[in-house]
Amino acid sequence: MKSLFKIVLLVSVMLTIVGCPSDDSGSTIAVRDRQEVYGENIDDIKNYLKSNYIEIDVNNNVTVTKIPEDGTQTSIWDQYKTPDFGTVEEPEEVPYITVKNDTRTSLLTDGRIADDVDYKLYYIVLDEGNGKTPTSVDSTFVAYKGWNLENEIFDRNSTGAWFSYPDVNTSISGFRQILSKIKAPSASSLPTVDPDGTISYLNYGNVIVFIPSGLAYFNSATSNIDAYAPIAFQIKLFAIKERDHDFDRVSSKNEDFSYNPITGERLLSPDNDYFNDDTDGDKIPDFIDNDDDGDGFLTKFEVRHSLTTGAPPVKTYYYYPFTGAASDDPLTPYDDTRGIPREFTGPLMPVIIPPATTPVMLKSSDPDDFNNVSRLRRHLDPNAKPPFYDQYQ
Ligand SMILES: [Ca+2]
Ligand SMILES: [Ca+2]
Ligand SMILES: [Ca+2]
Ligand SMILES: [Ca+2]
Repeated sequence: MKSLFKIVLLVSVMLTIVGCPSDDSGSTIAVRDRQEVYGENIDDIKNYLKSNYIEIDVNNNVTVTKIPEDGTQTSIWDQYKTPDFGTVEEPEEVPYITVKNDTRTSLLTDGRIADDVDYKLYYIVLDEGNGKTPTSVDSTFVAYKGWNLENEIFDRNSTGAWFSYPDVNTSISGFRQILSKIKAPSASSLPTVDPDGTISYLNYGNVIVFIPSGLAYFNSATSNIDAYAPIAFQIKLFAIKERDHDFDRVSSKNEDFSYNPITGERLLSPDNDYFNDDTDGDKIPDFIDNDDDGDGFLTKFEVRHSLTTGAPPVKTYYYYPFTGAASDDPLTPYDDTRGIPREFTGPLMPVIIPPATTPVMLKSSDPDDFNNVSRLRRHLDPNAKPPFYDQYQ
């Protein structure tokens, strides 16, 4: 739904596929069939894993080297293969996840790149990390090293860099999606700073991933990456930051729902797909839509309440948390157990809304409106429009 109040955020931004600095100098060649390229790439990756070995230094940095002829080193495949990932044909495999390409040509709900391939991403978790696993839209602070299957390094950052999705500085699909297997340091695992200023991170997730070109640079070639060539990255996840992309005071993580595949009914659990949530059907996903229900009132004005205190009276606005706290904090002047309410269901009450001098009848609130777990929060309900009785007491 269109509305004068709606500011369309980030729409029709063509995402540059930026992996890391220095990747945008590549040339592009004719586009090949993605399934066919993947078939070649996954064979190359398996051969690579079976003919190279890994060394890990005291700083948890890996070096991969080709096993020389007559070499006795254990291949990556033999070192990390496990029956947990075996199949009938291959009883033991190096761990992997199977993912779709989540690269986008636009940020609209239908902007996913045309690519049906089920990609296998082989990975090795060196350290899991002890904090939170990032969602796909969290910003991540990572150190990394990228190399091709000739073991030539094409990019590295040892001190850490921020990546945000889905912004211009977005990492490649395979890089981003493997972060689901590791965790950032917990809040209590603070980094240490040496006298020379070197920062050391503790308890971070540390992973190696082997990426088919379809989830990397595909037909773009750069100095050390051939077109259609698979690559590898080691990634250390030092920190994550949750975001509110559309500044509507609802965290992006709370704008992700899943759906009943048969009825289409919205379910409360997230599915980590932020592009299938579009309450008003305008193709702008909720997490970058500042008027989710398209009712002409910005979400940020629908998820707040006010208190009027003092003489002369002063009105102060507060924002409801998405879900209320377990118990009320006596230091705040409002009830912290209240989350964003649904449309109020209590009895009609007369309310005078200045500058009018005659009352209008508005539904009053019922305690259940604020904490019923299955409630449709009012910023997602176009029938629940301001004014709300709770703002005018
Ligand atoms: Ca938001
Ligand atoms: Ca979703
Ligand atoms: Ca929308
Ligand atoms: Ca709205």
